[in-house]
Formats: sequence, C-alpha cells, structure tokens
Amino acid sequence: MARDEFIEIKTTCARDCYDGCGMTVLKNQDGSVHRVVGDRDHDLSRGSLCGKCALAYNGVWRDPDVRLTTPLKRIGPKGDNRFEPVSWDDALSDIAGRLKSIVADQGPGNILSTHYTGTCSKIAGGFPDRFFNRLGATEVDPDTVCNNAGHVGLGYILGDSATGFDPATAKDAKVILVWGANPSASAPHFHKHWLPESGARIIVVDPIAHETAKAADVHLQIKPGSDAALAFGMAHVALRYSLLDFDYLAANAIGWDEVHDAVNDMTVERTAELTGLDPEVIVDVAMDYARGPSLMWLGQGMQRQKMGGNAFRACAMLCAATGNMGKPGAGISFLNGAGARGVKTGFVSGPQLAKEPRPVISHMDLADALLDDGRSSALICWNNNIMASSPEQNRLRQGLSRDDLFHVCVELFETDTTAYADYVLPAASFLEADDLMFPYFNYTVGAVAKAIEPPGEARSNQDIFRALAKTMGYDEPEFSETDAEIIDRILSQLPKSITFDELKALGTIRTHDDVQIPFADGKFPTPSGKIEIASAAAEADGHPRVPIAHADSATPAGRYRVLSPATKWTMNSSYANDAKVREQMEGAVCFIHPDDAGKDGINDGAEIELSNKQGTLALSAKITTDVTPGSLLVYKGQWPKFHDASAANVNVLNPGDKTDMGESCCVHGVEAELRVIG
Ligand SMILES: Nc1nc2c(c(=O)[nH]1)N[C@H]1C(S)=C(S)[C@@H](COP(=O)(O)OP(=O)(O)OC[C@H]3O[C@@H](n4cnc5c(=O)[nH]c(N)nc54)[C@H](O)[C@@H]3O)O[C@H]1N2
Ligand SMILES: Nc1nc2c(c(=O)[nH]1)N[C@H]1C(S)=C(S)[C@@H](COP(=O)(O)OP(=O)(O)OC[C@H]3O[C@@H](n4cnc5c(=O)[nH]c(N)nc54)[C@H](O)[C@@H]3O)O[C@H]1N2
Ligand code: SF4
Ligand SMILES: [Mo]
Repeated sequence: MARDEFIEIKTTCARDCYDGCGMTVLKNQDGSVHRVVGDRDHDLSRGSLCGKCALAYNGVWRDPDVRLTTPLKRIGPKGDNRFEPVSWDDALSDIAGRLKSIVADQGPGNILSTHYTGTCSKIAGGFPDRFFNRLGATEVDPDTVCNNAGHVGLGYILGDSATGFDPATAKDAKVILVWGANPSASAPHFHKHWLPESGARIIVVDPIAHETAKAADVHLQIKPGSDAALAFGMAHVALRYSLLDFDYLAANAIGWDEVHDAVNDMTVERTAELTGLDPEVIVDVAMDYARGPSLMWLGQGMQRQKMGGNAFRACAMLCAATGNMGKPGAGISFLNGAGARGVKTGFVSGPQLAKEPRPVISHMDLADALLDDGRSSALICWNNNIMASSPEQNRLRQGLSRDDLFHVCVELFETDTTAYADYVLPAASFLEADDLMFPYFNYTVGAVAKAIEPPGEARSNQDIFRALAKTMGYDEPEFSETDAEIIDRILSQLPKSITFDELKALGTIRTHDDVQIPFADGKFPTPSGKIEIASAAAEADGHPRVPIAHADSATPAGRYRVLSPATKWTMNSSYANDAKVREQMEGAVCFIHPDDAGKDGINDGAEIELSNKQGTLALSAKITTDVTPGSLLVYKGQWPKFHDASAANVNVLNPGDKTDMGESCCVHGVEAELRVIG
C-alpha cells in the first residue's frame, strides 16, 4: 500500500528522552495499525525513531498478549506471580477500603507512592499526584533515583536547574562540551544530527569511549568522579592565559574571590594527575572552551557520583568565569522544564489538594522504609519498575515480600515489581490517550494523541486515579477536570495561540519562533539575583560555601568501580521484555579494560561474578579499551527475572549511597570485587 493510503496520526514519543521525537501511527483503512514510525516533518527525528522504540512500539508495546488487559488480584505468595482477573469495581473498592483503614489506623504517611519515567507526558505523568496529594501519602521523590544532585547543585549557583540553553543556538557556538552524557544512547537524534550539524568543535568528557565520544573532535577519557578537578583546572588555564571574563563576573556573579586561590592552585600538572588526562589536551580544550562561544551540556550521568552536586557547581563556575553564558552560542544545559518555555504545569498534580506538606523520602531509603512495618503499610507503584531501577535490590525484594504490605502496581506489563503486588492495575500507554509532551532539551511542545484503543480494560493513569478518588469519596473539582480541559489550560499559556486539534495536525511545534537565550538579562533566580559561586544557602544547608576542586580517590586494590549508564537498546528497564530488543542487546555483559583482564586472567567471554556486601551478579566479560583501567561497564535496564537463576541486575550491587546533595543516587560510584567463575 502506498504511504498516502494510510491514515496518519501524529503523536510524540513520551519517553524520558532528550529527543522528544515526533511519531506517526500509520493505520489501515479498517482502523488497525500498520506501523508506528518517525514523523517525517519533525525537525530532529526526521522520520526515524530510535532502534529501541521502532522495535518496541511495533512489538510489546502494542501486543495484547503481552500487555496487561484486566485488573489482577494476587492468589499466590508474593513474588510467585499468581493472579486472578477481577473487575475494576471490585479492585477499586477493595483498594479504597484498605487505604481508608490504613489512613485511620496508621496515618496516610504510611502509604508510599513511587513513580517515575513510565510516561513523561504531562497528564499521565502528573495527574495521579492529585490523588496522592489529597491522600497525604509519602512521596518517594522520583528525582532522587536520577538527577536530584544536579538539580540541587545547579540550583545553588544559578537559582534554576531546569532552564538551559536552547539547542537552536548551536549554530552560534564554536565549542560544544558534552560533559558526562552519552547522546549516542540517551539522545540518539541529537547525536546523529544536532552535534555534527552544529559545525562546532565537539569535546566529550566521559570515562567511557561511547559512540558520541568516538565521533567527537576530542574525547577526554576522565577518571570517574574527577570532574570538579577538571573544571577548576580548565578555569586555571583560562586564568593563566588571560581568558577569564572578569567583566562578566563583576557584573553577574558573586564569590569569585572565594575560589580564586583554589583555581590558581589547580595547575595543569595537578589536574592531569587527578583526572588521568594529558596536560597538553587539557590546555588546548580549556583555551578553546574559554574563548567561546561555548555550550556546556551537563549530562545526568556525571552527577551520579558521590560528589555530583559539587561537580555541577564547579562546571557552572567555569561557565560563568569564562563568560560563556547569556549570549548566542553560549550557555549551560542540564535539562529544560516546561517552565523554561514559560509554561507552568504544576497545577496538573494539584499541590493545593494536600492538607499539609506531604512526607518525602529518597529512593535511597525506599528499601529501609519497606522493611520497616512502622513506616510502611502500603505501596502504590505507578510509572516505575522499582525492582529493576532502584538500589538495594535484595533488600527491596525482602521489603516487597512482606505479607502485611498492601501493594498496588499500575503497569503495562508483568514486571519483576508487579510479581509482588496485591493488585495489578492495567494502564493504557501514551499511544492510547490524549496528552502533551514537553521534551527536556528542545524548546518545543508535542501533541500526544490517542492513536489506538487501550487493550482490554486498560485505562490511562489519570482515569485510574480519577476512579480511585471517586471510590474514596473525594469530591474536589480537581478530580472531575477532564484531560481536554487540562490540555487547554496548558496550551493557553504558550506564547503562540494554538488549539489541541491544530497541534495534533502539526505534531510538534517550537514554543518560540526566535532562538531563546536564557539569562541574557543577567538576572538569576538566586537570593542575590546573581550567579552565586559562593552560596550562603548552600552553606546554611551544610555544604561548602563554594565548589571545591574535588576528585574521588582511587578505588581500593582488589575492587572495581562499576559504571551502569544507559544502553541504546532499552529505556531504563522499558523494552527489555521485547524479544527483538533482547536480540539486539549483548546480554548480561561486563566490559573490562585489557590491563585489568590480563591482571585477573580474564578471557573475552569468560563468566565472571561481581560481588559486594549488597549482592552478587553473574556476567560475561567483554574486553575493551572503551573503559578505563579500574572501571567496569554494566548497562542498566535488564529485567532481573530474565537474567539467570539469581534474578538480579546491576542494581543488586547498588548500596543506595547518597550523593553529596539532594539525597540522590550515586550509581556510578558503586564498587565491587570481581571473580572468574568459568
Ligand atoms: N544502575 C542504575 N540504575 C538506574 C540508573 C542508572 O543509571 N544506573 N538510572 C536511574 C534513572 S536515571 C532513572 S530515571 C530510573 C528510571 O526508573 P523507572 O522509572 O523505573 O523506569 P523503567 O524501568 O523504564 O520503568 C517504568 C515502568 O513504567 C511502565 N509504564 C510505561 N508507560 C506507562 C504508563 O503510561 N502508565 C503506567 N502506570 N506505567 C507505564 C513501564 O512498563 C515500566 O515498567 O532508573 C534509575 N536506575
Ligand atoms: N537509550 C536510553 N536513553 C535514555 C535512557 C535509557 O535508559 N536508555 N534513560 C533516560 C534517562 S531517565 C536519563 S536520566 C538520561 C540519562 O542520560 P545521560 O545524561 O546520557 O546519562 P547516563 O546514561 O547515566 O550517563 C552518561 C554518561 O555519564 C558517564 N559518567 C559516569 N560517571 C562519570 C563521571 O564521573 N564523570 C563524567 N564526566 N562522566 C561520567 C557515563 O560513562 C555515561 O557515558 O537518559 C535518558 N535516555
Ligand atoms: S526514546 Fe527518544 S530517540 Fe527514541 S523515539 Fe523516543 S524520543 Fe525518539
Ligand atoms: Mo533518569
């Protein structure tokens, strides 16, 4: 059939991904789906989805035999995955009854809500919080398992961690520094199109030689956790070669005098020693960056270090000191919230419904909380596969096995987490309900259009929590606001006027016609209104007043540093249950440097075991110089139940240590011993 014979529905990928691709659902004239493809009109994706989504959206995501299609009630022991179908009415009334009695007996704080990246569209990702705000449940802060250290660190110095450069300004940049991100996996179209087409010199700072690093002009293969030392060293070079922008600092920043000596002391030799980098390359890169205009992309991987918050402050200090801020081709970006586009979406989660501030805990404390029946009587897990993604996998499993923990999961699939639930409620995917998507890099908004019916009795997250609210007897108007009304309230804030129907016809639009230059007016939302290199707020919170030139000390002999970033074949743990995706993945592999392999007598393909106090993981070794000596690479995202008899993934080794700031995870700081088992 020719392309123009299909019915085309434009929508937007709602994954937690920088790219925010436009998509087209091609339907046959009888209404069945032919294929889900990339939107040819989308500036970035240009008609192609990434490999993982191309497979999954035409595979498990739409497979009614794999998807959950009816509410399920547990009939076997926790973890046994034995359920019977029940009606929505029965499930909701039993759940409401259980929650009410917990509220009455233990208080609503004993009900925990965990959620995160299942769908990042505004309504399905935000509306359920209206329910939890009204209930007063404990929030397991989602960002603590991902990027909270970066938010807190950047917050101290810039006052705002979610307003970054507009990628459209790349044409004005001479240098783009990709610092601790792996676009080849996590932002594949920025890797493929945006970076090469920018014309800028691409410099990547990363301990792993991933595809973006290999394609870059310069790859600084840094020792993990030594980024702050590099930022100070680069500022040192700029100081020595008179490339610091003292005018910019005087007008826009406070506290430079408090770091000046530390910058002066961080000589190139010392920087090279701490980071493992070549001194000449440090000088060359630092001078080029300082001359600018330069963009600095601060990846989420880099802040998943013990001192990740400090590293972000140090990088932002370098950016300010070289005047690479607030002008075309210059700036810093961690991520861009809807607020960066002038749109306030906080109302979607109904914060006013909370009668008092809700208790909040870190994901790093989730296993502790679940193992303590005085702190947790119920867990509601939605948009989140904690058994694959969260730390302390063994302890988490123990907590989830508690018979007296009332556990509800809202999911698309039978995961390692749903196996422990009392009720599993089938969710509709983003292809099955209208919504909006604000991708977190480009200054765009995309329509998420209902393209197909949910399988069986599956319902969108928002419909499930609307229904549960009603069953609980909540009658606030927030629970009757429709999706269409919410979409209109969001769209009405855009700088240009557009209806949802018009947006659906276009797919994705830029929110502003002109290139945005954040902080061009020199105003920063910090207490002083300036860039706070020295921060009294940080000091009051128990942190150093200024960033420090930190580098992690070497991993003790006999232990390895285990890095577990994104693979290009899964989205966190999503899609790892798709047979075609699994064919593409290399299985449970541990990448190791030849020097270490030689030392430990490991051959390519050898069966090895990583272990620490937390747990043990069996993997097969792959020898490569893509990793540095002393570090190992084990991708995140495998489903424990597909692993082997031990039913674990890399998070079985993750002790849930907290970063310096934001009670956030430092997964790239995990250490383990290695042993050959076959
Ligand atoms: N070792 C290690 N661990 C990590 C990381 C790491 O780098 N290393 N990264 C961390 C990071 S950055 C993050 S953000 C977290 C992410 O962790 P999670 O948020 O747990 O991400 P997923 O594992 O993809 O799980 C999302 C689940 O939501 C389901 N889902 C999809 N759409 C919907 C929907 O519309 N409704 C509902 N109810 N469910 C839906 C999917 O089927 C999937 O099982 O993992 C963290 N874990
Ligand atoms: N394909 C795919 N895409 C994804 C995801 C996915 O799971 N798969 N997850 C999504 C989510 S939730 C997130 S948060 C983003 C994350 O995407 P990114 O921001 O790219 O973060 P990571 O993949 O965790 O890690 C990026 C890089 O940080 C490096 N790194 C680790 N430690 C250090 C260090 O000490 N210093 C420096 N300089 N670099 C270091 C790692 O080697 C890795 O190459 O990706 C999103 N996109
Ligand atoms: S996950 Fe990212 S790259 Fe893949 S289709 Fe979705 S937005 Fe595009
Ligand atoms: Mo994340």
